[in-house]
Amino acid sequence: MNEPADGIRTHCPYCALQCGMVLRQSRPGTGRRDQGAAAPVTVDAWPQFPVNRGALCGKGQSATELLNPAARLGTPLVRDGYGTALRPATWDEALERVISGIRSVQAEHGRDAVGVFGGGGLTNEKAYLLGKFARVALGTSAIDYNGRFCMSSAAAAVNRAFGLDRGLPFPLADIAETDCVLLVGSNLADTMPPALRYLTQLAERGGRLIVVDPRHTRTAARADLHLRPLPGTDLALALGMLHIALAEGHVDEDFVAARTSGFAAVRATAMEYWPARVEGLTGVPAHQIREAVRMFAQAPTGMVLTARGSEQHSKGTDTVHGWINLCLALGKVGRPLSGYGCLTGQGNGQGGREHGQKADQLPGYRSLTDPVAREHTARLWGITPAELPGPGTSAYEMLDTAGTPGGVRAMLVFGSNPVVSAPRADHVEQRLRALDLLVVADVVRSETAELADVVLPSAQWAEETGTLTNLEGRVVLRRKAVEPPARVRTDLEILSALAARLGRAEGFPADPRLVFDELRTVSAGGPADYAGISYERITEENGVFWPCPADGHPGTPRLFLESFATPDGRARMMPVHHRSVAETTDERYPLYLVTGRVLAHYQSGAQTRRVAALRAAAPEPYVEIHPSRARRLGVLEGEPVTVTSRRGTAVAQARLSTEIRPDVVFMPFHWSGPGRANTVTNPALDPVSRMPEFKVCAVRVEPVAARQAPPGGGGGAGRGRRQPGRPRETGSASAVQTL
Ligand SMILES: Nc1nc2c(c(=O)[nH]1)N[C@H]1C(S)=C(S)[C@@H](COP(=O)(O)OP(=O)(O)OC[C@H]3O[C@@H](n4cnc5c(=O)[nH]c(N)nc54)[C@H](O)[C@@H]3O)O[C@H]1N2
Ligand SMILES: Nc1nc2c(c(=O)[nH]1)N[C@H]1C(S)=C(S)[C@@H](COP(=O)(O)OP(=O)(O)OC[C@H]3O[C@@H](n4cnc5c(=O)[nH]c(N)nc54)[C@H](O)[C@@H]3O)O[C@H]1N2
Ligand code: SF4
Ligand SMILES: [Mo]
Repeated sequence: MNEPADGIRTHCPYCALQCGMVLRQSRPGTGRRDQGAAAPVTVDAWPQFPVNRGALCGKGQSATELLNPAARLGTPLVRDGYGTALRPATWDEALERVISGIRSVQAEHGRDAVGVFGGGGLTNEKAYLLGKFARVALGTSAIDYNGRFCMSSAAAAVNRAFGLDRGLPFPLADIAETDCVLLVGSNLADTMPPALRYLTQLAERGGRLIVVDPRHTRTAARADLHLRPLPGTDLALALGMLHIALAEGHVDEDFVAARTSGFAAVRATAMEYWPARVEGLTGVPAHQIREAVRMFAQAPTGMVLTARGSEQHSKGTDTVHGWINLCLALGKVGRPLSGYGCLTGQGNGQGGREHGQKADQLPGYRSLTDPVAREHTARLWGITPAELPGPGTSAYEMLDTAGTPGGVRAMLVFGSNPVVSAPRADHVEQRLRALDLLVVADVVRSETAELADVVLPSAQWAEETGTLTNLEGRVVLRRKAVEPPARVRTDLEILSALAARLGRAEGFPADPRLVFDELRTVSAGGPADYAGISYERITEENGVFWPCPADGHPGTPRLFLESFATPDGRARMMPVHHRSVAETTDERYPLYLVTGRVLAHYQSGAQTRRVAALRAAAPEPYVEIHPSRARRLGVLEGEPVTVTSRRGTAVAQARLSTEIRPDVVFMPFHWSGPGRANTVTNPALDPVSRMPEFKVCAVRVEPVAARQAPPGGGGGAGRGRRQPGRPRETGSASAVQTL
């Protein structure tokens, strides 16, 4: 064990880097204290941890403030009836309310009427037990999670192309050693700051960086070449690059023949994307596209890395497949220091998609529709395959139909704040209000918790132990450093207690080590095989890369070097075609809205808006607008503006910036209330991954003063509950219609 004498080695509560940190109990007079916090614990970097090597971003550095009792939930809360306030309750009362609500909903509407909504921040143990709880204790097919909103398009494309989805098929540090990185739709300078050092090292070695982003971000500022496509046109760009690669003879024919299938059809489609046409579709000058192709193709090794900018579209899966096709044609996959990778985002975004909280999936990344996988899992869970429910609907579809005849009537939310983070959030808020029972297990009183009938206070990162799988597929151990507050329970304890009350006292242990041992057994033989990973090995080896099928197995830092995980061992190229964004601009909505992140805040902001230093760094929502556009709109720097789409209106401060295209505006999505970006966003779904089109919709921007009526929409979490009989805005088919 490599524990420092006076501290606990653990990992950050936030993003998928899972930076190593050391937590120490602060001694009076000597301990460092975070700004404004009464935190009893201090955080330092853990220099030996190989991902961040001692670096932490401001969110990690201030994370101990989350432990402050004032920031978090301290007791269960229940609501007594329509329109009444949440009030403190005992655990017994709260759990009983949950159970009686579940029983009455299932008696009246069937088992599938209870839904479970999970999160990619939950540990592997929690994600595993949540999936088992839904299928075994509740017997419902209705379970999905917020990863659907995150990297689901990349996961779908990678599964299709390589037969196995691990975000990065190589350690992050390999980025520093390759010759050219094509970084698409990632602003990692703000979203994964410690990873920047690998780009710095790449540059120092003479490697090249190409960034594709409509905005000139801090990441793009580091690029040798920055391509600025119109949002939602990456697929045309990828096809255009392949066209030029073919025309200029850059294709690695030997690699294509030996390691891939399907190239003929891909070659034929690429012919249709000649440079002038692609320039017209994307707005990227043809000479820049050519330069990018040459830079990437002529580099001996190279990587394409995508993030949400390329993926959160109604054609996200095909777009990622377009990038993979390009990599494969150039022989830049399945070789050392070359490959395609998705920069997964959430703390356990990788592990959270492997162990069964996804609608169509069983632990170990097995498929819920595979009879062999069903038999295997059901046997280990002590039920028959017939008792194991089938696949349910995706996250947005579950929210969209909640409280309607075909949808769920009760929902248990663990580790997500969809009132802020789901698209078309006004509508989602209405659907949640229409539920017979909403249960939210969270660390803080989030906007979604505000709508709940029962709020269960969960323990958080430093208050409990569990594993997470970072963006590289490295399984790490987050270790308990402090006791949770007296009336707070871990999610595992909550699930265990609920299962017992539902008559399943067996099979739902609350001890994370027991759950992990069960997960290892159940995942054995599956694509994401954890059988050989133990808490001890993780501690000794600074994490273990899956697949790791046996105790003595070294783990697998690099995948696909010899063959792909498809039946014939070849990577599948697939013809894909550009299509328009789901909602194009017109006279009423003449601009494209792009949404994303800022450095200081995390996701729905439920955690980071409670940290003083982060609140000070980024106090309020804003809209980034090009000065030339602002002039035409009559908008001044710092003035409030409305951003209106067909779904609703958000209000935020104008921030003028030449770093954005004049035909695009940008809003971060970290705030609730009038500044909630998701009031405006479009829930059009990708047909394969069911990913909503967060990254682009048509809007108009006006100075607040110019609007006749006061801005509506995005009113934040309404107090009180449910207005019975409130008509639905539109049918659940809306998401499908906008495809
Ligand atoms: N500070 C901070 N860090 C985080 C998070 C956070 O909330 N805050 N969240 C974590 C999570 S869960 C995730 S998923 C990651 C996300 O990490 P990123 O994907 O890096 O973050 P985003 O800001 O969502 O989007 C990245 C970029 O996509 C660009 N973009 C928009 N539309 C398009 C397009 O059509 N094409 C291209 N090529 N680019 C486009 C945007 O301009 C933006 O700069 O960050 C993780 N890290
Ligand atoms: N417009 C727009 N919307 C987006 C995106 C975008 O780019 N643009 N990005 C999307 C993406 S990539 C993502 S990942 C989603 C994320 O959106 P959300 O799912 O809302 O993510 P978080 O804000 O991280 O919410 C996690 C919640 O769980 C709580 N929590 C943290 N740890 C635990 C735990 O251990 N147990 C329990 N029970 N609760 C816990 C936190 O306090 C918080 O309230 O947002 C999506 N929404
Ligand atoms: S980069 Fe991510 S994991 Fe690292 S300190 Fe920042 S938020 Fe935490
Ligand atoms: Mo994400």
